[in-house]
Amino acid sequence: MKITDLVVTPIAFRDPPLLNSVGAHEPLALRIIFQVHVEGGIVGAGECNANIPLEAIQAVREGIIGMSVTGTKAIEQRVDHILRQAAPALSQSQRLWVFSPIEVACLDALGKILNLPVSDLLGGAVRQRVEFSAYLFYKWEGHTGQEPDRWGPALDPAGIVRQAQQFVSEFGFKTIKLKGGVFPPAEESAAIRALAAALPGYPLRIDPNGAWTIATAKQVVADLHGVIEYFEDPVLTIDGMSQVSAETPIPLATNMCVVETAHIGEAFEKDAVQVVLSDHHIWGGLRRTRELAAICEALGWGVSMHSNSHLGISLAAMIHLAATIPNLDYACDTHYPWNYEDDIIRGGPMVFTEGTLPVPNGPGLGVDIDPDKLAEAHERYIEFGRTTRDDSGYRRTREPHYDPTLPRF
Ligand code: GKR
Ligand code: MG
Repeated sequence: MKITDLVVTPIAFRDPPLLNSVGAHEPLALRIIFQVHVEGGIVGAGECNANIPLEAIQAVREGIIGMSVTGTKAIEQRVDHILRQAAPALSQSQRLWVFSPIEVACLDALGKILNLPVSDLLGGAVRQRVEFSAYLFYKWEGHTGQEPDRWGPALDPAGIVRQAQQFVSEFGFKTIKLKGGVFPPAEESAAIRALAAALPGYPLRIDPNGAWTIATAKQVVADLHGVIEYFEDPVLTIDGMSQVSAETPIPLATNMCVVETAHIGEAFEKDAVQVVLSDHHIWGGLRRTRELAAICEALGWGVSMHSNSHLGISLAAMIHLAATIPNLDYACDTHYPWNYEDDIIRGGPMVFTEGTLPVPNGPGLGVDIDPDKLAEAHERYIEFGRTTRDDSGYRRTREPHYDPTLPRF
């Protein structure tokens, strides 16, 4: 079960002009696909964002060749050791970002060898379907110079309600999250109220990604009391979250101020958050994220799941992980509805039913890379000529004085 090679392929796929607290999504989103080759011709896959320089990732290749896919802890230590030398600017967390897709690819390969799904390698699924939320965004009607996309514009409460209705009717979602931090909070609160009126009974969340001051956040949480399931990162720091949290019984959730184990103690002591959005890409792989869920259970924190623009390899890993976390109390986030058309998995994109996806039941992740689609997505990346995401720069192409400094409101 020895690793014989690691092949890393950066890719690009279409992404609508979604607005957030630091800008707008560009026409193409970037990801990196990892393929771990194992003796006997087995190949496992992993996926991560493109925030880490490719050279740093390439540096680990030789060091993990010859290691066993069963020893993911030893691989984690080796990756950490290599990156400390080869990419000293990377933080410990960033070194875990590199390890995560390698771990997923190793577990995919191991599952294929043992003919077991990845969820079995994580302790076994406690649910056969995983629930996701509708991830709404304010958005332009289309990218500059392109036709309007099929979602149309969403720049006011009516546009957000229209988008929610599209998501509910196409994918069956039962929980709704609005990415905020784009417009003044009164306008975003109006959008939340419009959603509550149009889709009564649907749990609603808002995530301004730290765009609000502490004073503003206190006002908004008071204003939306009884309407919101949880507020996600209303403000930026653990201290700020703690001050807001003290004023409301509604849970505060985060994928911004508790993003590594070192943050947990302080956040708990200060009662800054009540829900953590887990993310195996950030927390160092599937097994470490299960450990996070166990810590959350011990602390009395809820567990949800964070997402970024992604494709099906990441989604399959998210589903396997989510299926094995008994205390996953909330519907998971996913950007997949915005991006699935360019997915690189064989047999077409995954299809939601009633807002849920089944745990893939094939061996490993249960999804395979389509080599032609991978090549096409890589070609797109090369043509794009960019290696990192620049939401603020893209927003400035329409609003030249746009300033991404937070908090904004
Ligand atoms: O895709 O614009 C976006 C999101 O804002 C993403 O970058 C965040 O990481 O979805 C994420 C979140 O929940 O904060
Ligand atoms: Mg968030």
